Amino acid sequence: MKNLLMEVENEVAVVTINRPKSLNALNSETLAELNETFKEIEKRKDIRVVILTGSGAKSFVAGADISEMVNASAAEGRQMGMLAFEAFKRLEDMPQVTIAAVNGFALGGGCEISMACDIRVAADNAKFGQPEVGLGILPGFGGTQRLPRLVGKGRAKELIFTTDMIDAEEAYRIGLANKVVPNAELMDFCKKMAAKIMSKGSYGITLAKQAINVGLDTDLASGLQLEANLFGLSFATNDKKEGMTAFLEKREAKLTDF
Ligand code: DAK
Repeated sequence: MKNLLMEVENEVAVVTINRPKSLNALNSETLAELNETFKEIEKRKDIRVVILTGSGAKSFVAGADISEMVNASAAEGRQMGMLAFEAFKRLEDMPQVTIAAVNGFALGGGCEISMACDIRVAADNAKFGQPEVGLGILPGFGGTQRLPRLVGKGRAKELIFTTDMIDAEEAYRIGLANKVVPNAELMDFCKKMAAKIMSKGSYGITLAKQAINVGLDTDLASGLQLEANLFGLSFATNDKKEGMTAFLEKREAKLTDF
């Protein structure tokens, strides 16, 4: 891959968007590479958590690549949008847990790709924002949909209409960032969080992720029905037998399903 790096260690994949000269801006080639990488990861049983980050100390992702978009036709713009839609949806729905390690600017498409992850950990130098309307467009990689679901309609509208950049503490305060940590400790913190998540089993987490993602896009009764069905499915797993038996035997459970 030309614009991405991937390292897998202890069942954790660290995917790094690697275009530091343009602050890791997303061009079509990078979007296609992300899509291919997520397609591979979703099939791999040896990866249980994905950490997505940007190369360098200054930026996570500074948005879609403006130099590529400036002369793009409507048809090319749509093609780019569809590519991002596919890649981000795949990221959002993959069976693995996904953590965005936000190491600096997360603007436009950068904020949007972080929101397609399950959890956002912000370095203390992180800055979030949706500057698109200032460029004569609107957030098009999911910002108008995922941001209000995370922070509420009023705050999402304020961020999108004013294009204000907010720091990590403010992102934490409004629920956009799950945690804020010193920049130097960001990756270590994310890996520890990954290890903690993995120690709690995988299949139950994958089912819970599905119940949350699908449930939030439907009405409450359908979401509760889905939850009941997935709950029933969890009873068919070895992890359920082992988890409950271990509790009764007062020992640590060894959960292995994925
Ligand atoms: N695209 C291309 N290059 C970028 C870039 C970007 N988004 N952001 C930064 N760069 C480049 C700069 O041009 C500069 O390149 P050189 O001049 O060195 O060649 C280099 O990265 C370093 O940037 P700066 O010199 O500007 O660094 P500063 O520290 O002064 O400022 C900054 C950092 C992040 C505040 C600033 O670079 C900035 O404002 N960048 C643009 C941020 C932005 O507006 N991002 C949103 C992009 S719009 C679509 C759906 C969605 C989208 C697109 C299409 N469809 C459905 C089709 C999404 C759109 C967006 O994300």
